[in-house]
Order: sequence, then C-alpha cells, then structure tokens
Amino acid sequence: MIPTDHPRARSLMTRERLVDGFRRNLVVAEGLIAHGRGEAFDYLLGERTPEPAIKAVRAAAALLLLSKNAVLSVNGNAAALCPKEVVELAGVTGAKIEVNLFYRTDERELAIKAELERHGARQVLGVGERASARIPELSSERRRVDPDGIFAADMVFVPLEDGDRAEALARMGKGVITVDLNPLSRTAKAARITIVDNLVRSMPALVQEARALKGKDATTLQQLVDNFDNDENLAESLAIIRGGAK
Ligand code: PTJ
Repeated sequence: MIPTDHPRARSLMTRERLVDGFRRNLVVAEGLIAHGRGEAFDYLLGERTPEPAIKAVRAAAALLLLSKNAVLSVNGNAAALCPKEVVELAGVTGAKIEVNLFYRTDERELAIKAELERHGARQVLGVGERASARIPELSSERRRVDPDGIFAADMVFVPLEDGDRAEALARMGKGVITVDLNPLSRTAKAARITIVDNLVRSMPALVQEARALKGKDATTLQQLVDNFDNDENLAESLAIIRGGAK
C-alpha cells in the first residue's frame, strides 16, 4: 500500500498500475523496462508538465480535431495507464481506436480490447483477423494493422512508440502525433507533434484541450497546428532536461 502523503506517491501509483497491467496480461515485461526509462526523463523534468508540453498538447488536440480519419493506436502500457482517457479522446475527436502491439499475442490483444471496452469503447480495431493490412518496409509485429484503421488513417496518435513504425507511418504520408518522455528518441523526431510529458499527465490534458477546442473554426485550429514547430519544441524540452527542472 502506497501512503498518499508520500512525496512521490503519484509515480509509485503509476508503477502499481503497470505492474497490475502486467499481471492482467495487458503489459509485457519489456513495457515495465520502457516505463523505467521514461521515469528517468520524467524525474529530470521535475515530474510535472513543462511549458513546451502544454503547447504540444494544444496543437495535438487541434490536429486531431482537424483530421478526417484519425486513429488512436493503443499498446499495453497505454491500455494499463489511461484506458479511460483513450476512450474519452476518441469520443471528443471522433477518432477510431486500434490495438497495435510490438510484442503481439492473441491473448494480449484480446485483454487490451476487453479493457478498452470496459471503459466504454464501442469499437476496437486491429484485433485478430482484422489486422490484415501491412505497413510497408516494417519488419516488427507492429506492421500488422487494420485496413479500416491505421492503414486508412490520415493521422495516427501513437503514444510510447518505437521509432521504426513512427518513421514508416510518416513515409506512408500519415501525420503522427506521439507522447514520449524522451525528446531524443527517433519517434519524437519523426512525429509531426511530440508531447514530451508523462502519458499519465498528457492524456487527461489532451482530453480537456480537445473539449475546449471542439467547435472552434477550422482556421483557428489550423493556426494552432501551423504555429507549432516540433523541432523547436523538442529543443525546448531538452533544454529543461539538461538545465534541470525549473
Ligand atoms: O505493448 P507492446 O507490446 O506494444 O510494447 C510496448 C513497449 C512500450 C514495450 C514498446 O513499444 C517499446 O519497447 O517501447 P520503447 O522502444 O522502449 O519506447 C518507449 C518510449 O516511451 C521510450 O522513449 C520511453 O522513454 C517512453 N516512455 C515510457 N514510459 C512513458 C514514456 N513516455 C511517456 N509517458 C510514459 N509513461
């Protein structure tokens, strides 16, 4: 039991959620290691959402609202950490939800689909036979996608991604939005918009921002996207990490 007054209670509770997700077959063991790497960056960020991430969240919400055919790609860590927010974000933006795993097994696909449905998802793409399309020039299991989902999407939201697929999606002409605590990762660099923040903070913020921007005219939304420079934003995040949290 983690005492709620522990100075790092939130971080410890997030670990518990991942371990619980691991026991329920949502998260793969490697996902726990990936989270540890993320935690190290988060520690350097001061475990709070920095200004560049707030800007990135706003631009990402605008871009999701502008997209005609957006898909939220869900892996094991995302399913364990923020299933409710994934479903909410899909609801606000009209995006589809697709399970896409690096360490793909039928059992995990089904467990993640069930978890999303438990939180209100009406349709979950990419499971079983549905993942019949292929992302070209990608050899990992992540190449298997749903023809009605990621394969046809104009915009793909891929939190905690591996760089290969983010690059391959960009080569296919798709817009990529990611959440990655590591501003130096290939994913962070390949994406149109990278939110350098912890997923547990950025997902509720994205839902809130999408709600606030919904109904704004397309020109206003487009301006938010056009004014966002991903390279510049990554450099700002890196400066915070290198300089110590302010
Ligand atoms: O569920 P699967 O089978 O699809 O596997 C998922 C993992 C995460 C294991 C897989 O995608 C993987 O190995 O990812 P990587 O290549 O380790 O990349 C994960 C990235 O996410 C790293 O750059 C981490 O710093 C970052 N990261 C980890 N936890 C968080 C995070 N970024 C934001 N919020 C987090 N909580």
